[in-house]
Amino acid sequence: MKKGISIIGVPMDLGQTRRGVDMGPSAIRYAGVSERLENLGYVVHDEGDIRVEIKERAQTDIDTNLKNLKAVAEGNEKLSEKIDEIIRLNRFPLVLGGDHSIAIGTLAGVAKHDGNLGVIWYDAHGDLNTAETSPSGNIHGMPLAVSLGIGHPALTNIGGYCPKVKPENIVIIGARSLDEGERELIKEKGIKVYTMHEIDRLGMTKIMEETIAYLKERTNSVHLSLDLDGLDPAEAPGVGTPVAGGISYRESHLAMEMLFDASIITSAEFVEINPILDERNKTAAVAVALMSSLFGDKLL
Ligand code: HAR
Ligand code: MN
Ligand code: MN
Ligand code: MN
Repeated sequence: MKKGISIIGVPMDLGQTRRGVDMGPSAIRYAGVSERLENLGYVVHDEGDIRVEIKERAQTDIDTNLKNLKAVAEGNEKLSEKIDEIIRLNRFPLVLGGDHSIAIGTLAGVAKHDGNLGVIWYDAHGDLNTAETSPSGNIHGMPLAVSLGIGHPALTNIGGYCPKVKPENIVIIGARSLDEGERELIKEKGIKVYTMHEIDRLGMTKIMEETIAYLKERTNSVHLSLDLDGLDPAEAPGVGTPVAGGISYRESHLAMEMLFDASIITSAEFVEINPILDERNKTAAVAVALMSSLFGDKLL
């Protein structure tokens, strides 16, 4: 892992309709992310937050059924430029969300440096919707499709190129809420998915062994996009769209430790923490504990 880590907060809540997830970056900082990583021997640069528009009410684009399209696109354009700059400085970009629509900007910045980037999508959802298949019009349900080049051009062309990732370089882990159009896209594109069923049957050790082998064979760098709603809401309650029956805290730690040991992760984001819905900042603390494991914290 690179010695220098740049932390970028993205107080974005326009990819969905509940306020509060914009406070995610503050909650994660309050939970002590910089200190934890510094204690592991890293040099941590907190780059502050990307400026994102604030709106109390969503604006639906009448032509497209996409909520807050312009503001989401603008925030992501800025984020992609910042990520690009950080990678040029040879630092590890660690992005704090914000709702999951920010993965559009993160991936636009990261994939500019690797046209064959691998992606681990740790999430209860597939985030593979388009304006046509989305039940909500919320862009946080679309970033993985957008990164494949499927979606509104104002989103798919962020960073000035398209697409960002290849379907065969993606592994989704923790899925348990997929819309019909997402299922079809998964089959059509042959995206590798480990649902909760496979995690229950095979166990997290096997899932991660397979994931690591699969990505190592195909890619040289891998982005981890971790949506806290991938975890069970009992252990990570501060999320806007909780889905019962998720990945446990211990399984998640194991996954992060195995990723550290495999040394394949070159950028990461932790998203969807909503402090208003949380219990005493528990979910932000979980996120920081997982980051710590991802960066090599060991019990002994
Ligand atoms: N699939 C639903 C939609 O597209 C719900 C998406 C929910 N949200 C997330 N993304 N947190 O992972 O509207
Ligand atoms: Mn909002
Ligand atoms: Mn998500
Ligand atoms: Mn999700």
